[in-house]
Amino acid sequence: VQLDMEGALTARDRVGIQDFVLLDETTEAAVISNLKKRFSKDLIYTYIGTLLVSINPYKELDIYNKKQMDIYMGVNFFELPPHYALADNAYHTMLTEFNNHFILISGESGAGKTEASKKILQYYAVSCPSTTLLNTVRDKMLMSNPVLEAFGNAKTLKNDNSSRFGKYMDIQFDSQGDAVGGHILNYLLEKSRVAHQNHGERNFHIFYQLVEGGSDKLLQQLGLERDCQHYNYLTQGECAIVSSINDKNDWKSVKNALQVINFDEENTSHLFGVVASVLHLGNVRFDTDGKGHALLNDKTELNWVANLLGVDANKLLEGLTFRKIETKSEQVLSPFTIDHAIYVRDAMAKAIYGQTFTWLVNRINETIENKDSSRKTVIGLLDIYGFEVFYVNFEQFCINYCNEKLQQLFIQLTLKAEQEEYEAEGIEWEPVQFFNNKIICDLVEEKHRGIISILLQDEECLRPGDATDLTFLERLEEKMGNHPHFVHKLADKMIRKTLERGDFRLLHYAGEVTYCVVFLDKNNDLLYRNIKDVATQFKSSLLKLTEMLMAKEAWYIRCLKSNESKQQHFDEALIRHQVKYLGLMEHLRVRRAGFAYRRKYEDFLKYKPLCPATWPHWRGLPADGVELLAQHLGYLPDEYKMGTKIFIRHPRTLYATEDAYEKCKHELTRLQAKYKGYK
Ligand code: AOV
Ligand code: MG
Repeated sequence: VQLDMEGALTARDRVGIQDFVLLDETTEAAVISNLKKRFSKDLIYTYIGTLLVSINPYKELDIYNKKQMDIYMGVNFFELPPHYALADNAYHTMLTEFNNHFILISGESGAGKTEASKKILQYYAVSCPSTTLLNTVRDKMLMSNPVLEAFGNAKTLKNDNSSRFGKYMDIQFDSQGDAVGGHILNYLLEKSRVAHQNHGERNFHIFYQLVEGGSDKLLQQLGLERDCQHYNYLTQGECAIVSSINDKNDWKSVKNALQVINFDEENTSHLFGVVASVLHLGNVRFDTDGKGHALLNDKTELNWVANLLGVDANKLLEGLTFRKIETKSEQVLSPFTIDHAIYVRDAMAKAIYGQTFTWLVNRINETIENKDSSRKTVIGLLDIYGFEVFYVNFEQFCINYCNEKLQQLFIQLTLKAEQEEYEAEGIEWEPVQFFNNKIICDLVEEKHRGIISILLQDEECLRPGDATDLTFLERLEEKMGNHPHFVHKLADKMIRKTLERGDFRLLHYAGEVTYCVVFLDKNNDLLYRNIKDVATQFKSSLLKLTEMLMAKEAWYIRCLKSNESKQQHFDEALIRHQVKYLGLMEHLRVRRAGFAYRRKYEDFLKYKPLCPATWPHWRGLPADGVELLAQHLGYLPDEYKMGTKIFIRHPRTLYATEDAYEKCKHELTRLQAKYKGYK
C-alpha cells in the first residue's frame, strides 16, 4: 500500500477524502461512499476532525512496519494518512501539555478494536525515544498481549479472536517521552465459556494451544491426551479446529512471551497445571445411586485434579457431591443430585480459571510496573469486548451494558460537552440533535428502579417456594412496562410473537437483544448469588472506570466491521447501521458546523514568526496577539471565534497556517545557518 501523502492544503485526494469534515455534503450517502472509496484502496482510516474511523480490512496491510512508524514521529497529524497520527497526536499533546490521555476504542464484536489497540501499543513501544535499559519494560508490555489473549480470547461466531474480557492499559511515560511502564486493569472475564460454548465457538485459546502444542513430556506430567475431542470442555461448540488459527504456533509464541514477562519454571508449570486441572475437572462424570443422588463415576480424572491443584481428593469429592449444612450443634452433609453436582463442578472450573486469570494479570502488572517515583503521564488504551446480540447469558448482559456506558461517555464528552462549550464561550450555535442513550443506561443501572436494582431487591421479596426466575421477570414488567427501550411479553402483538416466555428484550443503542431470564434461575442459589455479586461489582467498577477516564483527555477510534463473513468485502447496509448507531453523522455535523480545532492562545502564539507585529516577541495579552496574528493571516471573521481560546472552524485554515509556519521555520533556520557562515 502506498502512503497517500495529501497536500496539506488541498487535503483532497484521488481516493476519497481523508477528513470527513472536508466533504462537500454531509449526507449519510456521501459519508458511506467516501468510506467505500477509501476501503477499495485499502485506506481503512478516515478522520472526523480528530476522531478516527477505521474499517476492518480483513487482510494484512503493509502499513504497520517500523519504517512507517518512524515517518509519523513528531509530524503534524494532518500531514500523513491517519493510521498512526492519532496515537502520535495524543503522545505529543501529552508531552507538551504534560497531562493524561486515554484512547477509547469502540465498535462491535470483530470490528478491529483489539488489533487497533495492539498497533498503538506497538507504536509507543517501538517508536518512542528509548534507552536500552527501558527496552525490557517495553518488550514486557508488548509480550503481555499474546499471553492475555491466549487466556482471555476465544473463537466466537463473530470473531476468531474475540476478547472475552475488558482491558484497560495505562502506558506510563516519563518527562522525556520514554515509555517506562504500564498497568493493566481487567474487567469481567466471560467465565461461563470455560464450561459451556455455543455451537461454532470455542473455549479460551490456551486450552487448545496446550493440548496441540505442549511437549509429550509436559502432557504426560499433566495427565493430558493430545486430543481435544477427549475433553468435554473443548468439544461443545464442535469446532476445536479453526482454519485461521494455528494453535501449535501460538503455543510457541505464548511460551516465549511468558519467558519475556519473567515467568520462571515454577510459575509456568503452576499455570499449566491449573489449565490442565480445568480440563480434567470437565471430564469428571457422575452416576446416580438410584435415589437420585450423585455418585462419582470414576476416580481417575478427580485424582488428577486433586494432584494438580494440590488438594485432598476426598475433600474435593465431598465438595462436588454434598452440600454442607451447618446447624447449631453439627454439620450435616446433604447429597447433591446429578444436575447439582454438575453445576458445582462447572462453577468450580469457572472459579479456578477466573482466579488464574486475575493472578496472571497481577503477575504481569508486577513485571511492567515502573517503581521509580518520578512524575509520569499516561496514555490509557481501552479495549473492551464489543456489543453482541447473540447470547442470552448474564455476562452478555454486562458486556452490552458496558458498551452502553462507553457510548454514554462518548456522547457526554463529544456531542454534549462540545455543544455546551460553544454555549459557555458565547459562540452562536445551532444545536445538533442526537440520540442520548442515557435513557438505556438508566434503565439498567438507576438506583431503586433499574434492572440491576430490581435484581438485587428481588431476593428480599422471595417467599420460599416461589423462587423462580419468572418472579424477577414479572417485577421487571411491572416496573418497566412502559419504558420505550424495554420490550416484554405484554408488549404489542408483533413483538410479543417473537418473544419466548421468560424472555425480555432491550432496545440497546446498537440494536435489539433478547435476554433469557433463565440466567437468573433462583432455584440455583449459588448461581443466583454469584450473578448478583457480579452485577454489583461490575456496576461499581464501570463507574470507577468512567470517573477515571473523565479525568483524562479523550481520543476516539470508532471501529467499523466491514462485513459479517470475515471477508474483504464492504457491506454497505452493515456499515450504514454502524455509522448510525455510533453517532458518526451527528459527530460530523457538530464538528462541521462547529469549530473543529481549538488552541489555547499561548499555544497558538507559536505561529508568531508569521506576523511582523508579533515577532520576535509579543508582550501584550495573549488574546490580543492571537487576534493580530489571525487578521494578518487573513482569517475571515466567520472562520474563527475568540473565547477563552481560539476556535477555528475549518481544518483547512489551520493546515494553511501550519504549512506556512513550517516553511517559515525552515527559512529561519537557513538564514541562521547563513548568518553563522558569514560570522
Ligand atoms: P474486536 O476486538 O473489535 O472484536 P479484532 O481486533 O479482534 O476485533 O479483529 C478481528 C479480526 O479482524 C482480527 O483477528 C483480524 O483478523 C482482523 N482485523 C482487524 N483489524 C485489522 C487490521 N487493522 N488489519 C488487518 N486485519 C484486521 V471483540 O474482541 O470480538 O469485540 O469481543
Ligand atoms: Mg477484541
